[in-house]
Amino acid sequence: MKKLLFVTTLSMIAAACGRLDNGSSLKGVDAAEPPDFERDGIALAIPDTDRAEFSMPLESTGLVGGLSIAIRITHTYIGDLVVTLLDPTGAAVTLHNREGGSTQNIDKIYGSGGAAINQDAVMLHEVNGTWKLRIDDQAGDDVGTLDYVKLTILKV
Ligand SMILES: [Ca+2]
Repeated sequence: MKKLLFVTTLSMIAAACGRLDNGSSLKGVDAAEPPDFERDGIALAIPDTDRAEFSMPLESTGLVGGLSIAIRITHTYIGDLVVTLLDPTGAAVTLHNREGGSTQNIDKIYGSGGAAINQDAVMLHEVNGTWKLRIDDQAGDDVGTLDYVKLTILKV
Protein backbone atom coordinates (compact mmCIF):
# COMPACT_ATOMS: atom_id res chain seq x y z
CA MET A 1 0.00 0.00 0.00
CA LYS A 2 2.78 2.38 0.95
CA LYS A 3 4.69 1.47 -2.18
CA LEU A 4 1.66 2.07 -4.37
CA LEU A 5 1.17 5.49 -2.80
CA PHE A 6 4.86 6.23 -3.31
CA VAL A 7 4.80 5.29 -7.00
CA THR A 8 1.60 7.25 -7.53
CA THR A 9 3.15 10.29 -5.90
CA LEU A 10 6.26 10.03 -8.07
CA SER A 11 4.07 9.83 -11.16
CA MET A 12 2.22 12.93 -10.04
CA ILE A 13 5.51 14.76 -9.51
CA ALA A 14 6.79 13.68 -12.92
CA ALA A 15 3.54 14.86 -14.49
CA ALA A 16 3.82 18.16 -12.64
CA CYS A 17 7.33 18.59 -14.05
CA GLY A 18 5.92 18.16 -17.55
CA ARG A 19 7.68 14.89 -18.25
CA LEU A 20 4.46 13.08 -19.04
CA ASP A 21 2.84 15.85 -21.04
CA ASN A 22 2.97 13.91 -24.28
CA GLY A 23 3.01 10.30 -25.30
CA SER A 24 6.48 10.33 -26.78
CA SER A 25 8.19 11.22 -23.50
CA LEU A 26 6.60 8.17 -21.90
CA LYS A 27 8.80 6.03 -24.13
CA GLY A 28 11.95 7.62 -22.73
CA VAL A 29 13.87 5.59 -20.20
CA ASP A 30 14.25 8.64 -17.99
CA ALA A 31 10.53 9.27 -17.63
CA ALA A 32 9.63 5.63 -17.03
CA GLU A 33 12.56 4.70 -14.84
CA PRO A 34 14.26 7.42 -12.86
CA PRO A 35 17.68 6.27 -11.62
CA ASP A 36 17.27 4.41 -8.42
CA PHE A 37 18.85 1.90 -6.06
CA GLU A 38 16.85 -0.56 -3.99
CA ARG A 39 18.08 -3.24 -1.60
CA ASP A 40 16.19 -5.30 0.96
CA GLY A 41 17.61 -7.65 3.59
CA ILE A 42 20.73 -5.52 4.11
CA ALA A 43 21.18 -6.41 7.82
CA LEU A 44 24.05 -3.92 8.23
CA ALA A 45 24.94 -3.58 11.92
CA ILE A 46 24.80 -0.08 13.41
CA PRO A 47 27.44 -0.34 16.15
CA ASP A 48 26.93 1.42 19.48
CA THR A 49 28.34 4.99 19.55
CA ASP A 50 29.87 4.38 16.13
CA ARG A 51 29.18 4.79 12.40
CA ALA A 52 27.73 2.54 9.70
CA GLU A 53 27.81 3.41 6.00
CA PHE A 54 26.01 1.78 3.10
CA SER A 55 26.99 2.46 -0.53
CA MET A 56 24.48 2.90 -3.35
CA PRO A 57 26.08 3.10 -6.81
CA LEU A 58 24.03 4.88 -9.48
CA GLU A 59 24.87 4.92 -13.17
CA SER A 60 23.13 7.79 -14.87
CA THR A 61 23.79 10.97 -16.75
CA GLY A 62 22.11 14.15 -15.68
CA LEU A 63 21.72 16.36 -12.65
CA VAL A 64 19.78 16.04 -9.41
CA GLY A 65 16.46 17.87 -9.42
CA GLY A 66 15.09 16.21 -6.31
CA LEU A 67 15.09 12.87 -4.58
CA SER A 68 13.21 10.40 -2.50
CA ILE A 69 14.69 7.88 -0.10
CA ALA A 70 12.85 5.16 1.79
CA ILE A 71 14.66 3.52 4.70
CA ARG A 72 13.94 0.84 7.26
CA ILE A 73 16.15 0.71 10.35
CA THR A 74 15.58 -1.70 13.21
CA HIS A 75 16.78 -0.03 16.41
CA THR A 76 15.78 0.00 20.07
CA TYR A 77 16.13 3.81 20.56
CA ILE A 78 16.03 5.97 17.43
CA GLY A 79 16.91 9.10 19.44
CA ASP A 80 20.51 7.76 19.31
CA LEU A 81 20.67 8.15 15.55
CA VAL A 82 21.74 10.72 12.97
CA VAL A 83 20.98 9.49 9.44
CA THR A 84 22.56 11.31 6.50
CA LEU A 85 22.46 10.84 2.73
CA LEU A 86 25.72 11.70 0.94
CA ASP A 87 25.92 12.30 -2.80
CA PRO A 88 29.00 11.22 -4.85
CA THR A 89 30.76 14.53 -4.00
CA GLY A 90 30.14 14.07 -0.28
CA ALA A 91 27.42 16.74 -0.10
CA ALA A 92 25.11 15.84 2.79
CA VAL A 93 21.35 15.81 3.29
CA THR A 94 20.18 15.15 6.86
CA LEU A 95 17.29 12.70 7.02
CA HIS A 96 16.98 12.05 10.77
CA ASN A 97 18.66 13.96 13.58
CA ARG A 98 18.11 12.23 16.92
CA GLU A 99 14.35 12.71 16.87
CA GLY A 100 12.02 10.13 18.35
CA GLY A 101 13.60 9.47 21.75
CA SER A 102 12.92 5.91 22.84
CA THR A 103 10.81 5.12 19.76
CA GLN A 104 11.84 1.84 18.15
CA ASN A 105 12.68 1.51 14.45
CA ILE A 106 12.53 3.89 11.50
CA ASP A 107 10.31 2.99 8.54
CA LYS A 108 9.95 6.15 6.56
CA ILE A 109 10.12 7.91 3.21
CA TYR A 110 12.01 11.20 3.06
CA GLY A 111 11.94 13.79 0.29
CA SER A 112 9.51 13.75 -2.63
CA GLY A 113 6.36 11.96 -1.54
CA GLY A 114 7.51 11.75 2.09
CA ALA A 115 8.81 13.73 5.05
CA ALA A 116 10.25 17.14 4.18
CA ILE A 117 14.06 17.35 4.04
CA ASN A 118 16.42 20.11 2.93
CA GLN A 119 17.82 18.89 -0.40
CA ASP A 120 19.66 22.11 -1.33
CA ALA A 121 23.15 20.62 -0.83
CA VAL A 122 22.76 18.05 -3.62
CA MET A 123 20.60 19.97 -6.10
CA LEU A 124 22.08 20.17 -9.62
CA HIS A 125 24.94 17.83 -8.67
CA GLU A 126 25.79 14.94 -10.98
CA VAL A 127 23.59 11.90 -10.34
CA ASN A 128 26.29 9.46 -11.46
CA GLY A 129 28.48 7.85 -8.83
CA THR A 130 28.29 6.24 -5.42
CA TRP A 131 25.77 7.67 -2.99
CA LYS A 132 26.04 6.70 0.68
CA LEU A 133 23.67 6.34 3.57
CA ARG A 134 25.55 7.19 6.78
CA ILE A 135 24.14 6.22 10.16
CA ASP A 136 25.79 7.62 13.28
CA ASP A 137 24.82 6.15 16.64
CA GLN A 138 25.60 8.91 19.15
CA ALA A 139 24.54 7.42 22.50
CA GLY A 140 25.33 4.24 24.40
CA ASP A 141 23.41 1.03 25.09
CA ASP A 142 21.01 0.69 22.14
CA VAL A 143 21.95 -0.78 18.76
CA GLY A 144 20.27 -1.87 15.54
CA THR A 145 20.56 -2.66 11.85
CA LEU A 146 19.91 -1.02 8.49
CA ASP A 147 17.50 -3.35 6.72
CA TYR A 148 16.16 -1.65 3.60
CA VAL A 149 16.82 1.35 1.42
CA LYS A 150 15.40 2.69 -1.81
CA LEU A 151 16.94 5.82 -3.28
CA THR A 152 15.22 7.48 -6.24
CA ILE A 153 16.68 10.52 -7.98
CA LEU A 154 14.43 12.90 -9.89
CA LYS A 155 16.55 14.54 -12.59
CA VAL A 156 16.16 18.14 -13.68
CA1 LIG B 1 23.37 3.43 20.76
